[in-house]
Amino acid sequence: NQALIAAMSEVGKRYESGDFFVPEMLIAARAMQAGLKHLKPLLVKSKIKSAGKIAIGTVKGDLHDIGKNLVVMMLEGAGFEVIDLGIDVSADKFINAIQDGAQVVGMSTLLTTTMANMQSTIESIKEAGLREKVKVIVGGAPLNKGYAELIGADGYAPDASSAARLANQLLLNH
Ligand code: B1M
Repeated sequence: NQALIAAMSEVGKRYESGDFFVPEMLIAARAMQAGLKHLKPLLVKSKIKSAGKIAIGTVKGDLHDIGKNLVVMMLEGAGFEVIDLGIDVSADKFINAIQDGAQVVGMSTLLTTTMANMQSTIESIKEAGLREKVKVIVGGAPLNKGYAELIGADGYAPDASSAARLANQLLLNH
């Protein structure tokens, strides 16, 4: 939080002010991914007792995956079986994962332009008759609790460790 994520915030600020461009953001992303490789075994080791299957992805139109990958690590650390659907994930892929037994769906987005794709994915899950079978959690920098409620998600988590706690809570109350 204090080193890698703080550095990423700085990269974002510099991009906004026009001092950095997409190549610099990409370099920063590669450095962050390299750092996360070292952290993964430590995060996964902090395993707490839990069970459940969760499918997670970055929504359609969005290619950012660093935050989503951190959430995956924390979920694995919490003992979840995680189906990582990757980036630019269509509603159909989320639906297939629910049909394959995912009890929780996690959606991530970093772009304000793709936030609405979370709502349309939830609508598609409803149309497929699967909404009652699954808990939906959402997260990502432009989101908040109010937006999660507005689009009909079951919960919002501001960071990776609270995402794992939230998934646990939702399954316990299921
Ligand atoms: Co882009 N980008 N980017 N980018 N990028 C942002 C998001 C932006 C805020 C930069 C800026 O303008 N300041 C801006 C979005 C503005 C907006 O939407 N209003 C932006 C833009 C504009 C773009 C492009 C459109 C740029 C362009 O091409 N002109 C383009 C979009 C491409 C696309 O997706 N279609 C683009 C591309 C890229 C790169 C490919 C270069 C690269 C991504 C590489 C990658 O992910 N593999 C990149 C990066 C690195 C960033 C910034 C600098 C950093 C993002 C990041 O990784 N943060 C970002 C600026 C910023 O955030 N300061 C920016 C660290 C990460 C750990 O945090 O993802 O928030 P975060 O995840 C957190 C929480 O949000 C939460 O937990 C995580 C850990 O605590 N969380 C969840 C996340 N998902 C969750 C899910 C949950 C629960 C919690 O439950 C399921």
